[in-house]
Amino acid sequence: MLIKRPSDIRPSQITPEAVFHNRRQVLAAAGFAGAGLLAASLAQADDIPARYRRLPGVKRSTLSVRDAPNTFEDITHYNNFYEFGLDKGDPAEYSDDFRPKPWTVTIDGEAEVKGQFSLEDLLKPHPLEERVYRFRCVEAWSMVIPWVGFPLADLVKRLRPTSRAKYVAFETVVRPKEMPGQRSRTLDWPYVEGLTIAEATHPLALLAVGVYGVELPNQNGAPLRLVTPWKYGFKSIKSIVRISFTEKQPRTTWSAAAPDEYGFYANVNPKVDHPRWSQATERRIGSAFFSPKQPTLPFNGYAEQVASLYTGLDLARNF
Ligand SMILES: Nc1nc2c(c(=O)[nH]1)N[C@H]1C(S)=C(S)[C@@H](COP(=O)(O)O)O[C@H]1N2
Ligand SMILES: [Mo]
Repeated sequence: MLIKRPSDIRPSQITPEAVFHNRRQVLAAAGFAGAGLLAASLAQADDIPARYRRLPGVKRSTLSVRDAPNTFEDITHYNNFYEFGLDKGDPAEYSDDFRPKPWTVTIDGEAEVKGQFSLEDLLKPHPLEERVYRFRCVEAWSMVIPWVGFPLADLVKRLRPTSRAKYVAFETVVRPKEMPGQRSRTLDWPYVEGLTIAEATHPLALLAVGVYGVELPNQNGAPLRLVTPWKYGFKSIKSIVRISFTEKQPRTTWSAAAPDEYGFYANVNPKVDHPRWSQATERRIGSAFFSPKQPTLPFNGYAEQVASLYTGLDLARNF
């Protein structure tokens, strides 16, 4: 499937602070159609602690946006990961005891390839690429994050779902000893999420193992998390231990916890407000506190790539 690279980059989105902190390389790959890899330099940050292992052989994807990435500090200290607490700083503060190695992922349900796989075996065939994606939380803040990962579609293909498989379900690890937030029933653990097969095999759907060229910090969902940049952030489930192929639409944590507020699709949509706040604008984390909020774009700016997944679906009802 061919996919156009994002074409919506406005220089005004580059915040002076981000420019100063990131010294990033901006690639003007204009006119490039189709997903591909570039032998160009990756996003650079000068604030990455030395303890994070650098991932080898990462190539930059043409599906990256040209917005300036947030700093490593922002990306790793302004988090939602309720397994470690409810405040934005909790995941960074309380995830030191979490052990993402060794890691096993169970594959089950409607697929020909099933069983338990070590993370290494699961990752082995997949070249890693950097995808700089916009990230929009349902709470009306946003960031730009240089993820490292590989297309979920490539894994789905390897696992050979049966003709009955209509959805892919994901489950986060349950380890209350290492995840202090799981000692309270703030959510119904494990955190679960899901996609349609069409969404899961869309070229933009990414399984991430790193950020800024290094392994994922615990607070960002080590060692394996989903990233679906056209959907609200809560779809991007962290620390995945199970991937299941299902015939029926799987339960998802937030739509089960508050069905009036969150749906299964959760596509970014400035026209459908959250019952308690507007989704028309967003605050870019890291921008100066006096900068105006920026407009939220349909499908978070990825409409050209993903809108066709939803033809015929009423997006106001199927939110
Ligand atoms: N298991 C799990 N995954 C999760 C969450 C969570 O609480 N638990 N929070 C979600 C929400 S609401 C957001 S916005 C993103 C935040 O990802 P980040 O902290 O890496 O930016 O993770 C998502 N994935
Ligand atoms: Mo979120």
